[in-house]
Amino acid sequence: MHAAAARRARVVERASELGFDAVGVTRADVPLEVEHARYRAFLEAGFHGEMAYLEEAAEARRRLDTADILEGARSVVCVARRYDRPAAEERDPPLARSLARYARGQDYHNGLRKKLRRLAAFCRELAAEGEVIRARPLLDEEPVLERAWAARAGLGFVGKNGLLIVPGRGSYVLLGEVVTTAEIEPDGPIAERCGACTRCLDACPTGAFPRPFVLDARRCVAYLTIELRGAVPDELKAGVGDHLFGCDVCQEVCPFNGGKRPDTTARMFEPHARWGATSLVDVLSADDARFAELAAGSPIHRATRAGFARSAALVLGHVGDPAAAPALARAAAEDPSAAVREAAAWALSRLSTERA
Ligand code: B12
Ligand code: SF4
Ligand code: SF4
Repeated sequence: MHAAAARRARVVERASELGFDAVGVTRADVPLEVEHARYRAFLEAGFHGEMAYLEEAAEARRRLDTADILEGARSVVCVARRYDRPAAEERDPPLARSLARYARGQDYHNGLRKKLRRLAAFCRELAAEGEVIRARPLLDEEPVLERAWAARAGLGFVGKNGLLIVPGRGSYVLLGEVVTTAEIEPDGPIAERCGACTRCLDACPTGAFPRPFVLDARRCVAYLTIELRGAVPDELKAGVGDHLFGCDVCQEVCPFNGGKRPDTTARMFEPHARWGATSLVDVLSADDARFAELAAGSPIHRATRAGFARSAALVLGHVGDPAAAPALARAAAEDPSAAVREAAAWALSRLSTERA
């Protein structure tokens, strides 16, 4: 077997030993021209909203072999880790079910980073005598077009909802990469398989897809509940629905996430016990110290105290429980964040409209 092919076989074996559900390899030194042009169009349209870090990283996102990432990089090993728990999700406490599936348990960055480091170490060990291989693990904080690299590595295809779909596994996967100077035999991309289906585009509660494959992130509930720091625009408030943090609607309706699939074995995706003992009113009323407890070891810290409380107010307005009125009135009058006060006032007005 050719050395590069032998390396590929060993890397694939090691990645599956480490618990990754899919692995593919592509070349790092061939830039993603088409995808970068799409990325630029996304920025030019302003679809990134307040996510300034996407703008800052625009140039670096073009390539993986820049000095910023890893000089002399030849290969990218792309991996995916499933996080859905099809048989168990129904039993999650109600508050956990208002969090996106990836965010109910521990912060995935910690667990995946460890595994990616071990995969990078393994790549370095592939060096022949006298050869030095460098390898760097990457997770989504890095300025890399992860879905595009994964698609080129044949890990799956990008669906009309913009997500990478791994045939036989679905789209509830998190992506990571190891970029390395090692020459590893690349895989090829696979064809897109959405066909005539438009379920994700039709089901999106805020109409966030201007066209298939393209997301106006400013309208996406994940953006509104995780990234946006100010007030949620009035025309999108109702669309937040019962989503406290993130949204899975465009994945829930996707046929590639249907069928019988085993639960993931990773404990890190099981909901924190705290969600069984927390109500929406608790979230709305949490001060900084209480929020720090709720967010410890969870991806929800990214929303910030004010963002999480703002979403709780919108969800309470959607649910329409009159018992929440006193807490909403307090938040509307006293919360230090203008975005929370505004969302609480909106929720109160919804409650009174419903009562009328
Ligand atoms: C910023 C960001 C967001 C933003 C913007 C999302 C977006 N669609 O751009 C917000 C906050 C809204 C978000 C939401 C979510 N995110 Co996010 N996010 C990112 C991040 C950090 C950067 C993405 C980015 O650069 N976007 C800009 C766009 C232009 O780039 P792109 O998505 O790669 O663009 C592709 C499409 O536009 C597509 N495209 C455009 N036109 C066309 C035309 C055709 C014909 C085709 C085929 C493709 C195509 O091609 C581009 C390249 O592949 C990545 C991690 C990373 N470093 O890549 C995670 C990442 C994309 N997110 C992820 C997840 C899990 C989510 C959520 C599911 C979380 C949740 N449950 O709430 C939602 C899903 C929303 C959705 N439908 O996309 C995962 C996706 C895993 C997967 N299976 O694909 C990633 C990869 C993180 C990770 N490491 O696993 N996210
Ligand atoms: S995550 Fe929700 S809001 Fe965002 S595009 Fe998908 S369905 Fe729409
Ligand atoms: S719901 Fe349909 S159109 Fe959307 S990603 Fe899944 S298969 Fe593709």
